[in-house]
Amino acid sequence: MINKATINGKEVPVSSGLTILDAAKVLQLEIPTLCHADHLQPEGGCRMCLVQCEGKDRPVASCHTEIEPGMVIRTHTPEIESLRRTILTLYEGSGEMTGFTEGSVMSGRFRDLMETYRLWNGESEPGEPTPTDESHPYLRFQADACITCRLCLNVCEQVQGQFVFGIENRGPHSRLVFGAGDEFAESPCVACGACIDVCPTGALFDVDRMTIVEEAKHTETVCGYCGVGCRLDVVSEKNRVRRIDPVRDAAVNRGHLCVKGRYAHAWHHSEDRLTTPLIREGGSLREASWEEALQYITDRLNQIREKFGPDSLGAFTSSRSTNEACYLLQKLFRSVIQTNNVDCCARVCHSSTALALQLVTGTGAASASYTDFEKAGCIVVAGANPTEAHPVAGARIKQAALNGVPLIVIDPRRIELAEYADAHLQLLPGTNVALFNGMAKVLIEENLANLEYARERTEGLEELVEFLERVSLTEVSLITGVAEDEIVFAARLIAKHAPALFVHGLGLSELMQGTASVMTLCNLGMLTGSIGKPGAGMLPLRGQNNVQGSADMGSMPTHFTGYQPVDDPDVRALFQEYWGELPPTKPGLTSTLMLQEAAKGNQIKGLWLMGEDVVQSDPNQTEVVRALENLDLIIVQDLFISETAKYAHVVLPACGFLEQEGTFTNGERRIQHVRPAVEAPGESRPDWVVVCQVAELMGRSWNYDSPADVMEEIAKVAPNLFGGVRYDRLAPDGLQWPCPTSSHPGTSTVHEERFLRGKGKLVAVDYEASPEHGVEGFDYLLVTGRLLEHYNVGTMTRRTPQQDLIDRDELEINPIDAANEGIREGETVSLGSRWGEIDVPVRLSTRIAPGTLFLTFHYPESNTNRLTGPTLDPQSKCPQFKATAVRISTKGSLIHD
Ligand SMILES: Nc1nc2c(c(=O)[nH]1)N[C@H]1C(S)=C(S)[C@@H](COP(=O)(O)OP(=O)(O)OC[C@H]3O[C@@H](n4cnc5c(=O)[nH]c(N)nc54)[C@H](O)[C@@H]3O)O[C@H]1N2
Ligand SMILES: Nc1nc2c(c(=O)[nH]1)N[C@H]1C(S)=C(S)[C@@H](COP(=O)(O)OP(=O)(O)OC[C@H]3O[C@@H](n4cnc5c(=O)[nH]c(N)nc54)[C@H](O)[C@@H]3O)O[C@H]1N2
Ligand SMILES: [Mo]
Repeated sequence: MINKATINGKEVPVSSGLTILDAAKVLQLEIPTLCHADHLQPEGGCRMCLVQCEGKDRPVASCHTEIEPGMVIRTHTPEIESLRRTILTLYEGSGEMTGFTEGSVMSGRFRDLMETYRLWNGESEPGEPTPTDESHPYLRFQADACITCRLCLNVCEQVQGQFVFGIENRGPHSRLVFGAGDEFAESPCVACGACIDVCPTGALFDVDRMTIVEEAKHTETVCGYCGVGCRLDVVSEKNRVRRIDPVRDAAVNRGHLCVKGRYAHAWHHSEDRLTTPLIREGGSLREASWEEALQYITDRLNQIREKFGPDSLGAFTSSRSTNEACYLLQKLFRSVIQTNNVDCCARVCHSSTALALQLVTGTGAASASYTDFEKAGCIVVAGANPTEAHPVAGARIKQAALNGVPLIVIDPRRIELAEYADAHLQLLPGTNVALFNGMAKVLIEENLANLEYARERTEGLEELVEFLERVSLTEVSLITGVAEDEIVFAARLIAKHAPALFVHGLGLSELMQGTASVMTLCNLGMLTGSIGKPGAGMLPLRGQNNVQGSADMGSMPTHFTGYQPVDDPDVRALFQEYWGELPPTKPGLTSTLMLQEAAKGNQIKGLWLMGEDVVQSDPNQTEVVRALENLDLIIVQDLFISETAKYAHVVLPACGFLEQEGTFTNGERRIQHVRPAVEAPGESRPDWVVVCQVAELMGRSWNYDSPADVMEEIAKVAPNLFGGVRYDRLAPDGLQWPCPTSSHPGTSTVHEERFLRGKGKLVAVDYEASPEHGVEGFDYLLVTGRLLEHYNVGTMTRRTPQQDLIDRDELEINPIDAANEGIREGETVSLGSRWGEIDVPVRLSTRIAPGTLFLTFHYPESNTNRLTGPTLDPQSKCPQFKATAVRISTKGSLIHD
């Protein structure tokens, strides 16, 4: 009896921290609640969950009373039930609530309880409901259904960390308000939709919940936007997505979503979706049958191969598409066409990150997982803007900071997380290496480094220490623009709270010193003994839904599937067994070099571009266009006529993530099952199927029946990473590689005992200014990147109501610079680099320091990448998107002045 209590006469085991409400759930007893949600801290305000506890004078709130051994509890006594009825009646008459009037949206738990307690007969009464707030593209609020239970407030604070809501007045006059304003649209709301999920009365709802779905089909799948990989429950009807809910117990998103994952789905039925293959004829694209298009592709590939050799062809696999599609396209090019010219958008994204991690740890992927956000003793966010680019992860980092975990932000912009940080090192773009070396120097000089770890688990310590002796903090401060004492403060803070979690992004990767940036950040990781420990390590926030996967699959000119070098004899023997035919040992060209070659009219004559819009997304657009114009064959697989498709010889209608089966691998190496919720329009075909059909026409019988079949082969050719990965093992939350055997549970922390390469590698690399630094006549450094509402080239998000939230790219400029240049908010200016020129509207913002500018690349009209230049990281060949020398002209076109 000692460790047990009884509820309604039934025994229940008692454990510490368990509330009476939790214990009742164990017994499958339902205690009514209004202000409670399992994933939030108990509010204890609604009093509906009161229960009687023997020996206590008054009823207790079950949601926050811990159950104790020996307690005798009753949940539905007549007194309690009568109390509940009174409470419900009071709510119905409180605040702005007008009860069940005609037009009231009252729904959900409150309405059910009113019915259960016979307080409502199901008929509405005459009366005028208050007008609904329709200011926001997605969210709605009807005040007369609100009982001010505070659930929206709590979820907004405790999950999203956004603090949108407030409650004005007390008692019966209380009402919900939206931050400073009275409307959703004026509030700081980021439309994550979490409040909609918890509202017990339907006072808060969204446009996707306004139509009743009669024949709801539920499909569990994975979001196809960013690399967080949130699990979705897609509700569809008549081949239309009606609503997307988060999967409540998903390991990755734990019931949360962001605005794009939840609401940006209308692209799938956009009127301008591609529906048939198109072939270029006489300067324009005409409709064609699949048969004709596939034959055309096969013939042209064969002809070019014969005339110019296999290395005149190349393929970019799509990091938006599935692992299976990526695997098959690189296999087609390697084994059938016989070239290693295969790459993916990881090249223009996290290629530096992957290479650096490969070099210093032995694998080009995160060492940590998202669960480490909650375990971390200290978080460093360097060159990443997670609350916009990885919002579900960003919200978790924000929660950690709100809960007191030390946070350091290293970014030229004052990103949202900087507001919550203990230190914001606002460095000049492109100067990470200097800063990280400076911080490493402080760790060594002040004896703050974990030398035991460094000596035991890493190599290169002596050389690094020697090199750091020559680094001068004064010089570092001059180069980076960060004050010496801030550098010292940050290094001490990390050391004090180590091991630390290093979250990093494109602000490290997309630079001439991209690989060096990540390697020198890893120095900090190793000097503080952080890599290979729970709650710590390296956690690059990978970009696209499947950019991790497309690289894993071998979309790299140097490596086969599973990061196995193309020239390793053992690796080749293994692939020979499964493929039968192998490419030469010579590595291929990266995507950036393939385009540069094509622009020069050299080597490359034909490209297969699976879902990558190089015209809008690759650097130095003028050169990219020249490259495409030089090519004899461009095959584009896409959902829309992208900017690149406009130059294609053949365009194939593809299926998007809501429409095809396969797997995506998220940024924590988690391989998850993607399932079609709706059918793609017209004759669109899944990417993997098309590749197989071309292979067939080229005389190979691949005979895969399904993506699961393809995964079986992937497991065999890369056994160390994927040997144990099979579709029937992927439910519910996938598997994190390495997963070498069929009984292996997957790996959440890598390098725990030892680094995959044996010892971790400390590197001594000096800072080097890029060709974009200190260019005469170009006084500003332009940073390019993204914002919450749109996704990369915007083909999808621009075709959704996201467009009502943001409808153009704007140049962020500091008000001091704007005043000096005589620029007003909203004005259009001419922005010129040495590579090109664009016109762009201006937004004044103190988020960016004087001397730096920020611009997104989500709209084709802006042509942002006309400005970015040819500078690549010499090791990874990643472009320098993050620092371009520019000048501003308010007097019209720069090119003509
Ligand atoms: N909403 C939205 N989400 C996305 C995407 C999107 O387009 N929209 N795209 C997805 C993709 S493909 C990717 S790769 C990820 C990218 O995700 P992030 O890496 O977070 O994205 P960015 O905004 O490009 O760059 C991050 C930060 O780097 C900073 N930065 C620039 N230069 C430097 C520097 O020299 N040093 C340091 N330390 N920081 C610097 C920028 O100011 C910026 O705040 O997001 C993914 N998620
Ligand atoms: N200036 C500047 N430029 C940048 C960056 C930057 O920070 N600054 N960031 C770079 C980065 S990190 C990246 S990742 C790239 C992204 O650049 P892209 O890869 O070109 O952009 P996305 O919008 O992700 O999608 C590419 C295309 O895939 C299509 N698509 C979507 N789903 C599917 C599918 O399932 N199958 C097929 N076949 N097609 C599909 C879309 O319609 C779109 O046309 O941009 C890079 N460009
Ligand atoms: Mo990316």
